[in-house]
Amino acid sequence: MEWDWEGFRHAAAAFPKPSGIDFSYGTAGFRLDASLLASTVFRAGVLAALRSLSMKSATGLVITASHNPASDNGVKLVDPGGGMLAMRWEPHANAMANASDEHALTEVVRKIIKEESIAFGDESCGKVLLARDTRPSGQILLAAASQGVAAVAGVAPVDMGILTTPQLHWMVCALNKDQPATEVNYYSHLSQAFRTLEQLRPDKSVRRSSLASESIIIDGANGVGALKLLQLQELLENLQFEVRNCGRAGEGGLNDGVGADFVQKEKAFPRNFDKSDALKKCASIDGDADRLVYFYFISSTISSPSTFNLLDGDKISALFARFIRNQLQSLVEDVEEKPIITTTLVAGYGDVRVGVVQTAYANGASTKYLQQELGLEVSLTSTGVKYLHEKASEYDIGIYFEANGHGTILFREEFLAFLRTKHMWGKPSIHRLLAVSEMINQAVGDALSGILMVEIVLMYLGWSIQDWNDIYADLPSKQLKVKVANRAAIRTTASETKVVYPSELQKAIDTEVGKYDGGRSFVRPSGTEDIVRIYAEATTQSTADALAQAVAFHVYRLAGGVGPQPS
Ligand code: G16
Repeated sequence: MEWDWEGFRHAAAAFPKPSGIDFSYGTAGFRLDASLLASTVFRAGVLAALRSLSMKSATGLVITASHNPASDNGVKLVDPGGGMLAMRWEPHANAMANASDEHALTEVVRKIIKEESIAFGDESCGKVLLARDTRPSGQILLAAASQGVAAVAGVAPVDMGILTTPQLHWMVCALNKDQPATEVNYYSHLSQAFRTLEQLRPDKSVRRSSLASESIIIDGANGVGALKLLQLQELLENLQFEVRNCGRAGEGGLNDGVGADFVQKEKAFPRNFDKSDALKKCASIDGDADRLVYFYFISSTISSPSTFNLLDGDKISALFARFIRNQLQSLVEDVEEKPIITTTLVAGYGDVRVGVVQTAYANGASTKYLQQELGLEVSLTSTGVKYLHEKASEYDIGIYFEANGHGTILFREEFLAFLRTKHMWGKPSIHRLLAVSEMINQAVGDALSGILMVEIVLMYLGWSIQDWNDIYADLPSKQLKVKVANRAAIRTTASETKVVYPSELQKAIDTEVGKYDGGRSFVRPSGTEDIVRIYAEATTQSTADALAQAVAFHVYRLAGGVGPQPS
């Protein structure tokens, strides 16, 4: 098949790059004000098509800006395995996005084709699945991405419509395994595995905590996930969702005082929740449904003040890790009577390595719980699912979560193959682990499958949300953000726990941390917003707040802060 370079240049010329903008592939793709993105998504479409040809498999592209305001948009690219675009290709994405015009773009594309040894021929046929969230700018941007895909010889764009980001990841993975890449198949997969796990519950008469309940109120962030939760609900008999903030008239805007990012950062009710929801089990997902947090409220009494209780990604991870550990423990007890600490010797397989992956945002109490209570190995990576996912895939069972609620459980294919061959053992824990691997999205963090997993584990344990919250007490922490002129001016090292540039900033942080008992703080430039994020932890809430404020002041002073100065 001949590449029609003239046609390519013509297609690219319809999407001129805005001048004066340096596009940068961030934590999860490109993200910016939607009005500036047409050239970038066209080019991302070209890149997804090249990646498809290079891997001889389908790839994916989602138009979304996730937790950002509705006026922003962005593009996330999906690799054939269902994970995020291989990091090795990110420089290609930057070079394409920043090519000055269609001629420069053509040269960049020719270079990528050569470097990646991409062959074109009659037999070459790539495929890119495209989807978008509910943002108003989504339709036009998806059309631009689709034209980018079609501009590459031998590659077909397939518009999958409005989906959550994890659904599209799941579908790319399914398609490349010759399974139906449809929404119907996604729901039936998740709900069937949930039913299997319900049936495999060890003791259906397990004493339930008086406050344990199968009903749950979910804040849908006024985004795509809310619509999809309602579809999933139809297939679940024993789990009731009440979904609020579905984007209906009068419910407010996307991510506007709602959604997992808001709830986690503010530790406050999203819109349309209030004190009348005291003691109810509540959850919040983000704008493209790849993050999940839980929360509940306790009203004040004569002897105690009211509390807003957040169960973030760390607590979800701890709950999942406990469940996985228990299943392995029973497998070992059944088979060999060996204890589990980091690795578990299972007859016929050898050491099963279980690990939990976190980032520097993980609350210190969660790390302690995982290591000391559960005896599990914990690894630290930089922020970004792409890093956590890669690390987690080194384990036989890798559990990864960011504190912001983005995460999943990965099962190594060889370990699953081993479990499948042991079906005849008749051990329920084998069937449970297999069902979990079907239910929890293996491609990326997925709020919908995360909810099912949380609910099934609570059901097994007979726990209320309070019982779950009590597994450990979070150390008081505070997150702030500071707007800076150029976020690239801050550089970090050691999984983002130390600033290397400007060096005076790290010295100032160290000095502030030294003033507070149990203090810990770090700063890092966001890869999704034009800000620097500040995290602080200390033994009391007031000292954590004070430490965060002090560090924010130094960021503003030493890293080019703009706008109002932190006090
Ligand atoms: C994306 C990434 C997450 C990351 C988050 C915030 O999430 O997938 O891994 O934690 O951005 O990144 P940053 O702190 O660099 O702004 P989402 O849900 O916004 O796509």
